[in-house]
Amino acid sequence: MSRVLSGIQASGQLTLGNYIGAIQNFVKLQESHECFFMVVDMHAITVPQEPEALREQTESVAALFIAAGIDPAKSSVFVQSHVPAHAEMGWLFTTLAYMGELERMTQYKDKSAGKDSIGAGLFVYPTLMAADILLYNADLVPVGDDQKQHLELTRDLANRFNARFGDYFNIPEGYTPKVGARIMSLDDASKKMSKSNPNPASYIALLDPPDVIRKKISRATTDSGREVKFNPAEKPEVSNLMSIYSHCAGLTLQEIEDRYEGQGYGAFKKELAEHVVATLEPLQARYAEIRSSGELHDILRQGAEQVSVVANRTVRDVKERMGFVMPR
Ligand code: ATP
Ligand code: LTN
Repeated sequence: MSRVLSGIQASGQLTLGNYIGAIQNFVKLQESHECFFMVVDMHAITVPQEPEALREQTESVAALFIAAGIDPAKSSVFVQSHVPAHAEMGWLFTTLAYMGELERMTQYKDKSAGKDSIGAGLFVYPTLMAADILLYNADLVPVGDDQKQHLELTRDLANRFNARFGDYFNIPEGYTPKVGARIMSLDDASKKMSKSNPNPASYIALLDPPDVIRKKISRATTDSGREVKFNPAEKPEVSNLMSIYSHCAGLTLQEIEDRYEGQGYGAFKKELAEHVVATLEPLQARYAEIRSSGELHDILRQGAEQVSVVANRTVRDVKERMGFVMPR
């Protein structure tokens, strides 16, 4: 059975972008693949995090995984920092990556833009991500569009290792949804919806109460005109709302266009809000149950135990191939 691995940073409240771009695919893939899903807390600290907030966000992302339908009986769910092999392998990969290729990463350029002091961790972020993926020799990595460049670097590092130390790593493939790989901000369709955007009106958080969701959608920016048509180049704002609609209502873009022909944006936005609320309500109820039941920590401990077996074996093999003296 081929392997799937992905991670989401514990860097804030998860958004509808994370759900549509990534988590919905996690849930689907677990039916046919061996899956590893982790909360990446060590990546989250590449930008400053308050310790209390980091703890809360880590637990919240893990609980949202389960609430969204990731089943710990089918998939391993764990926290990155619970498996020290990630840090160890991340270090080994910093020695294979070139400064020039890390400097070209758009996420690094975006997150460091205009800052005086840039953490070295932000710079080597992609080598830790490569370690995350290659530790499990993953075949498929479900991510949104913004992560394609990091995945390409992971493939390069795997090839570089194989060329230098002998064939060992599988070369992983990305896996992105056809519609919704890049959900845009509600206030500006030129930027991706992001949980670390300081303006909460720009995103729908998975835990936003129904009335907040309705308000955010009614105030979402729309293009001039009144036609509900999918055309990302000319109608980026409406096209973005249509992608969200398509995922939450299970309708194709064409079906949505037909439904609102001649009706304008008002009716479209109102019904969109109800579809989003209906999609998130069961998830929110399940989330509350998981947080209050105390089962989360057992799930995470078991997940870390399961994956450590695979991760530790990979680190040992890699170190042996690189020429480290192995303890005897
Ligand atoms: P941050 O703002 O802290 O960088 P983020 O909201 O971009 O966070 P990540 O933890 O970086 O979220 O991403 C988790 C997963 O969600 C990744 O696979 C990423 O590609 C996907 N994702 C994030 N934002 C979007 C979006 N707007 N549309 C589709 N997929 C997204
Ligand atoms: N960089 C990713 C999060 C991430 C990840 C991974 C995704 C860290 N490690 C391994 C897939 C596989 C992000 O910012 N979304």
